[in-house]
Amino acid sequence: MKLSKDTKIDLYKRMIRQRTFEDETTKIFSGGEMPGFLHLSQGEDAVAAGTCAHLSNEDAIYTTHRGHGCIIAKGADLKPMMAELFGRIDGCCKGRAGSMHFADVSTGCMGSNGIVGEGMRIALGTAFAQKYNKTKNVTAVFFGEGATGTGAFHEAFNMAATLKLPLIFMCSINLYAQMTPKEDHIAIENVADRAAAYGAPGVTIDGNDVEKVYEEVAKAVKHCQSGKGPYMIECKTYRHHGHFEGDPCNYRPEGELEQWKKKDPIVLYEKKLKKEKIVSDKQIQQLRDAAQKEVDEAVTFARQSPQPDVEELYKDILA
Ligand SMILES: Cc1ncc(C[n+]2csc(CCOP(=O)(O)OP(=O)(O)O)c2C)c(N)n1
Ligand SMILES: [Mg+2]
Repeated sequence: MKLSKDTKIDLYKRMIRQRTFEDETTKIFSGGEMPGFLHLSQGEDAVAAGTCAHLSNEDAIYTTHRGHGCIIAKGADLKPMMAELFGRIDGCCKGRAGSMHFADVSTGCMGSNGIVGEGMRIALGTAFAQKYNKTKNVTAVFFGEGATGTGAFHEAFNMAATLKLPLIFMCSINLYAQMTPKEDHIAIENVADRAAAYGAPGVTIDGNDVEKVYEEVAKAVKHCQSGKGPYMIECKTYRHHGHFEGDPCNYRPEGELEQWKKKDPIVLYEKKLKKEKIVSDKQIQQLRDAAQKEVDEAVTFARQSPQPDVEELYKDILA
């Protein structure tokens, strides 16, 4: 697949926007200004970028407790996202959701979910509606390898395959489920092999290669749009931070992080784009600066937003 210069720059921007947002979030959180619990996805940036670059606001995504990157790559406004992390009234969920339950329906970000695997069952409903309403839209659901051991994964996959729903299963293999290494809870090398049990395609790719992700998701979207049912993509990648912010990470073998940092998807892509003369060092710096400016403005917005009133607790309750 030959990608245009615009597509390549778009992929880079989607990654750098995620990374800058999360790097800033790390600093603010460690300074004690941000409440709650944070799971960050630095290192896994290419998975979200390569997927969301194919999706419009009418296509849906569902993500996990580690979902900031997906939502940013999908195009959500950073100001209400940052305000949400601060627990403020101008947050995308009025400060009620926090990091693990972000949603931004206007851009098709239907929800993050702190319950491992559950996004898949809800995504199934959206994919059903897309098919029932005869749209050409698709749903992508992001999850980690830990979630492939849940009943939700198998139930959602079986139903999506049986009803031929336009559901893309995007699995980020970051080598751990909390602190448990993959080989201690998964008996096979490639979890995408499980898709065969449901008669669906399942492919394993380098999740740090954003163009590879983009190319594979193009096939998945086409497959879904032609009514053939779900498609699973397993992306081998790594999280640079701990399971949560503050995790001492003493379960990681020595040198593992350093090895993976050499394969940082952003660093690799900067090198590639420069080699192909798509961008210069100066342009890279400009793109990084633009992302930083957007994030800084989001932080200012969040800090200025008021705390929600207590009465807010009783609004938007449907049952
Ligand atoms: C149903 C359920 N069981 C257990 C947990 C506790 N828990 C939170 S994250 C996590 C591991 C998830 O691993 P993975 O799916 O690989 O995602 P990652 O954190 O690596 O992105 C677990 C077990 C939970 N949140 N929900
Ligand atoms: Mg994992």
